[in-house]
Amino acid sequence: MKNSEVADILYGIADMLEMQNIQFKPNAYRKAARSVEESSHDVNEIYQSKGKAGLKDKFSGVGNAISEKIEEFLTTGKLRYYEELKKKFPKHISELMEISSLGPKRIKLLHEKLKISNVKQLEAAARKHKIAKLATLGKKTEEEILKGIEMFKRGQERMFLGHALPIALEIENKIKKFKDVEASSICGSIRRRKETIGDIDILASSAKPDKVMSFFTKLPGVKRVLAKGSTKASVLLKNDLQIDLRVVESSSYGAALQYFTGSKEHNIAVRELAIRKKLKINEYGVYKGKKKIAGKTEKEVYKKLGMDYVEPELRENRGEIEASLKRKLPNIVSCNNIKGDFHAHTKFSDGSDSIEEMVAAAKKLGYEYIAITDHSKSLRVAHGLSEQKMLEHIKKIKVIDKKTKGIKVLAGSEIEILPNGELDYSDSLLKKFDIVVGAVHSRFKSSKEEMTSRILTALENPYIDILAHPTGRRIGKREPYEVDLKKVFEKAAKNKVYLEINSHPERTDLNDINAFEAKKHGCKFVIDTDAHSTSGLDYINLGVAIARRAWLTQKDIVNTSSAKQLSKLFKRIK
Ligand code: DGT
Ligand code: CA
Ligand code: CA
Repeated sequence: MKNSEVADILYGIADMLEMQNIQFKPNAYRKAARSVEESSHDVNEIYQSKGKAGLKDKFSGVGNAISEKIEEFLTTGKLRYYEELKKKFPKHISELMEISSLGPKRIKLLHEKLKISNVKQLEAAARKHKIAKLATLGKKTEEEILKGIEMFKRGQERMFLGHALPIALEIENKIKKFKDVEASSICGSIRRRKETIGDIDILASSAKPDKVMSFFTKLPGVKRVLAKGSTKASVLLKNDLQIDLRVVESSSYGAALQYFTGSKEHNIAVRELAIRKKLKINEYGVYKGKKKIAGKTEKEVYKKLGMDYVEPELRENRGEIEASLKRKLPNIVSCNNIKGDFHAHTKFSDGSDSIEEMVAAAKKLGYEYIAITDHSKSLRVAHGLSEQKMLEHIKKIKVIDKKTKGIKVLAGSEIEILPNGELDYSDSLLKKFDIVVGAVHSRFKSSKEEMTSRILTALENPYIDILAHPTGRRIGKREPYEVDLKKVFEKAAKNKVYLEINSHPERTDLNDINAFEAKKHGCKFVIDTDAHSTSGLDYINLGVAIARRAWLTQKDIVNTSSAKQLSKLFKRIK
């Protein structure tokens, strides 16, 4: 049993309780769900070694009642309480929770008034304008619901990179270790680290492709074999993710890797270049007349076309071919350039681990510094800290910083940018932080003018250092808010406020296109994880992937600097 399975059940209970108009309990279940979901402690291991007491100790929000339920679920694989609740609702009603702008209360209303119990019925009712006619919902809500359905459908077709990447790596690793495989690699959109992916593409080279085919189609986790030929096969995994495998001879491995990495647009432009040079390129090699002049490695494929090697993240036909021909490709940032993280939460607000645990995890990653940035007072859903509590929290962080060798612990906060653009704490408190991260978490539906002026006001605040997740989107759940990004970029560059590339798999915000634009305006960036647990710090690779796709170099990213350099980069760090 995984943490995510336990969390899903607790979230499910919360939703169903809320649909019954039960107060307080839903939030208690959600808090527990979140701490189990985001904790780096394995819920099973904790229970095996320390029982219910261990669960209560390690997962904030888990008390007597919930620890008993987790115990029952872990030991029997079932939870009677959950099963009983489920009987009260139609089978597919929980998928409605995935639609943005719908919560348990609205779902209950739609079910009672219009007998809606799944997304299909919801869409039909919205298209017939039945929802607009409900007094408490209206036309605007109906439009939002239709938008939410579109996003939901898109989300079903494509998966977050953050969720697909570990699965792809695990499978590719198994293929690589198979005795008849000489070399293998992930290709397609995952190798290019696109933010969402359609399927997993894997390439292998082998002299015995048939052996590789049977090994692949029989891998554990395969639900169905969609196609199986002598050198290519497609399978569906239990989670409905598709994997395509191609097997080639080693003399063509580089050319095939280049071809199957894409993007299609990049490949088309490369092929046109080849034609201009009187060459031919396909997945087997580069040819001059009948003679094959390259194919074994990607590097030689590009070289024969007169190009420098192009990193996969740049292969989107956004100018990389011209830059490569002119020897002007950027030296893009990489994970081992990152020396710290400026955005992390602890259990003092809505995280699940202690300051000490977060610091130890950052140290293990080889970091020179980490900022602890719990939420500010107005964000009550995330247990934002009052001024008094925050003052004590800062003291605690400073004590830990003094005690801990080998890593600098910075006292910060992720502070609400209020609707009027002010920050959520008084100046006398703001000046005590090493780092102030400003963030918008409310009134997402403001007009473009309102949101722009709100953020620009915040960027004028002398205490703000970093603008967190600048567009506010959650992939598949919430569109970015309306804001004039050009004005935000100009102001951020002028006032030296760093823009965050938030690495959380559902956020990845700024995205690659926006970060690329922002650099043109002279902005500098930080790549943060927004970790809510020690394991959340590992998502840094997703933020680095965005930066790479945005052509950013080490110089553009503030947290590639050493701890010693920070005093030059931040106003209040000594
Ligand atoms: P996805 O799966 O939608 O996230 O995107 P990709 O880029 O992984 O696309 P996919 O899986 O359809 O194909 C994998 C790669 O194979 C693609 O990136 C480039 C190459 N490829 C596929 N179809 C074509 C094509 O019609 N022309 C060219 N030049 N390349 C193609
Ligand atoms: Ca693909
Ligand atoms: Ca594919």
